[in-house]
Amino acid sequence: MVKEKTQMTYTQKTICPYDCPAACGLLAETDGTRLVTVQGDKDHPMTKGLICRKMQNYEKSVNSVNRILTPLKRVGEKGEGRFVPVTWEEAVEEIAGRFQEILKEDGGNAILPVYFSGVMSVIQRRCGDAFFNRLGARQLVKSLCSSAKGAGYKSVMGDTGCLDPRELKDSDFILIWGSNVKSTRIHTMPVLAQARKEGKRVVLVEACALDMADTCDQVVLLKPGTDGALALAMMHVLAKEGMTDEEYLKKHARGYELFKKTLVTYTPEWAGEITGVPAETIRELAREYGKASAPAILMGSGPSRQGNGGMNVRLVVILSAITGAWGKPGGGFCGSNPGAGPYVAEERVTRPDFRKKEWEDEAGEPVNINQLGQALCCEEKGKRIRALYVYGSNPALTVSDQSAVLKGLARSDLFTVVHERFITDTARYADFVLPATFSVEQTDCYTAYGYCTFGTAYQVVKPAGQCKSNWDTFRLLARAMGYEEEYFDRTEEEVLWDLLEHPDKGLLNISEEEWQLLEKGGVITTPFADHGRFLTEDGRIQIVNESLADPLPCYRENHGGQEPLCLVAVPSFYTLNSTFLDREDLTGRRGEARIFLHPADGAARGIKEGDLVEVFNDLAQVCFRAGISDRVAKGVAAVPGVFRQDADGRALHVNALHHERLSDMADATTLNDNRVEIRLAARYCDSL
Ligand SMILES: Nc1nc2c(c(=O)[nH]1)N[C@H]1C(S)=C(S)[C@@H](COP(=O)(O)OP(=O)(O)OC[C@H]3O[C@@H](n4cnc5c(=O)[nH]c(N)nc54)[C@H](O)[C@@H]3O)O[C@H]1N2
Ligand SMILES: Nc1nc2c(c(=O)[nH]1)N[C@H]1C(S)=C(S)[C@@H](COP(=O)(O)OP(=O)(O)OC[C@H]3O[C@@H](n4cnc5c(=O)[nH]c(N)nc54)[C@H](O)[C@@H]3O)O[C@H]1N2
Ligand code: SF4
Ligand SMILES: [Mo]
Repeated sequence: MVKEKTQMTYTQKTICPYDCPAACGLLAETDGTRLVTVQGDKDHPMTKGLICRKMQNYEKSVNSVNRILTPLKRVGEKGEGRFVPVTWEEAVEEIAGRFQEILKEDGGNAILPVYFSGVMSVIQRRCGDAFFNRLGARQLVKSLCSSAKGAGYKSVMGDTGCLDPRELKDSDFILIWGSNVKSTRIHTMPVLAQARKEGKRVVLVEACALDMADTCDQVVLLKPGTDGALALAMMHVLAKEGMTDEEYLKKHARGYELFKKTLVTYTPEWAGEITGVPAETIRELAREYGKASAPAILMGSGPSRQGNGGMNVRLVVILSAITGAWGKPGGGFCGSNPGAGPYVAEERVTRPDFRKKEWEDEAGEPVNINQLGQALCCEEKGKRIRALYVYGSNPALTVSDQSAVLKGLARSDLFTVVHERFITDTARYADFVLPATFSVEQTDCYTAYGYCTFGTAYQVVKPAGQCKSNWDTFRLLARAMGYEEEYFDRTEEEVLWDLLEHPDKGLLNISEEEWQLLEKGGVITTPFADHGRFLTEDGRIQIVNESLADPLPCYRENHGGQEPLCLVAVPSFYTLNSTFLDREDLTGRRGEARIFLHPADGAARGIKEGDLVEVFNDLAQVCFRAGISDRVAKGVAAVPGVFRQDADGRALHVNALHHERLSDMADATTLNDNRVEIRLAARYCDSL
């Protein structure tokens, strides 16, 4: 909590709360009341002062005139966005009253909490679990992001940590596989630049290389969802041409002999048909990869958001091991669990013990967040959701089948509470909107999910207006519900100190100095994982895994569809999912909602750069401005960013074209596995 004073202002260390692998260290400058500026913290062990464009003017969001500063109660129709201010007492009393009534009539199954990745910390992100466990609410499967990637990775490597991106400096060949590094992993950009300077090659496997093509020596564009076929064909070439490390595999991998026999059929010609990548390109890529001593594959989540997403990742992870790269510094796989932590005992925040055993028999099926629309529209007795409590998420814009989500939110008999910082498209449907704090107004701890770092951050400025953190809001609600557990008496600081008093394995070996740093607010780095010790059941890489539906890895198709073009989502450089939509300096630079097509696909439909187009499938029709680029694979329609509805809440966006189907592993999102057709728009679209 040490504060360095300058003349009128002082700075305090804090941490970026957003859904990004880095959890950057920040220096927040304040005059004691307001946040004045934010800069990267040069002393942060990983980010070393480098922060992204989005966070460089964090104060514009924190001090925005559009922030919600008091609780609000709906006076207009659902979705209209007309509210009047009320006091916290009124809001909390009515919310608790409604919850009690619903509990009495229909039980906890009828109350659904929804949160996802608005704030990625331990306390503020997870504390609602304790409240809703105590209440016995319906459970949510939170698989809107990278669950299939995690499951695919784990199915081969168990709990073995993959490369921390800082280890990539030792790689001699970097294969980026479906990641828009420029937008989503900026700290890896200098590593890529340095590698190329040293004459090492950087190759990209993508469906859409709009942002990344200039950063790479070669771009291999493929049809989305066919990554497994490409990986198999590369392994076919490696096995056939003697570039696999047989000795390494014999010692460290389970089922390789069996798998190797199947590789014979996966020829580059076979994969060429499926992926759209010429067979000769696949051969050359395999050879280049095979010749490298310590090649690294940096994988994003895009390829996992598919009906066959888990299998795609599984096959790419096996590829990362098949030449023995995991045995060399810098070689192997990057982009999944780096094996750090857990640092603190999170169940001290989430309190699974609050959920009573005797409720288990009556518990309804958990709701998968990707099927929220279906769940909210369900009228079946025993399944019907009567109350929805949303915090740290904006499902009206980020979840699949947007039409169904909006239809559910519009139900007049659904009691909806949204705890938010701005009137988002979800908040517009709320019966009560509660004003939420920003990270600098909260106390918390953060695990960077892509790196081996952990940090604590204390409140920098007092909450604006009547805003309250998630923690303080759930405490109030708990009291109003009559919950008497001591847990709900604690302050945020007390929760943080309790967590530090109950360290998990990530903090067991840290120094006294590092403890002091965490106690006063700061970030520590812990050792990289041992990539030679495989934390699986039998200590070996699981090429064959009997616990899966397909014990032997093989090619599986994605869900696909009737329409000709594969729709994929691309993260925008200027926004982060629907976060930062409050910032006109960022959304202005991002521009209109666009859909990018290959020139051949544009020409076939008479569509030119800048044309207004209608994109449609069996679910919806959505308008975009067309972009034409040969950096998009043929047969692909790529949409960067998440966009708001129009002022009247009518216009749909890209998620209206996404089905609620799930992936093969971890029941995850398949937002990159949808088909569409495109035509010139008949009239001007209101949504642009
Ligand atoms: N600026 C910015 N930063 C962000 C985000 C953001 O929206 N904006 N989002 C944050 C979040 S929530 C996350 S999860 C991470 C995501 O970061 P990463 O996990 O690195 O994934 P993305 O960069 O989203 O990569 C998705 C890429 O996959 C490609 N793709 C889609 N389908 C396929 C496919 O089937 N095969 C292949 N090979 N490629 C495919 C897309 O074209 C896209 O470029 O980034 C975080 N950081
Ligand atoms: N079309 C399309 N859809 C996507 C994606 C995509 O790239 N394209 N990406 C997908 C991915 S990877 C992800 S992770 C999801 C993310 O989906 P969401 O979880 O919905 O994340 P955001 O859109 O960032 O919305 C987070 C909201 O939380 C609020 N918030 C932030 N901090 C706090 C806090 O401390 N307390 C409370 N109460 N609220 C807070 C913010 O104001 C914001 O409105 O979206 C998915 N959907
Ligand atoms: S959004 Fe990501 S890159 Fe930007 S400051 Fe936050 S953690 Fe760092
Ligand atoms: Mo995500």
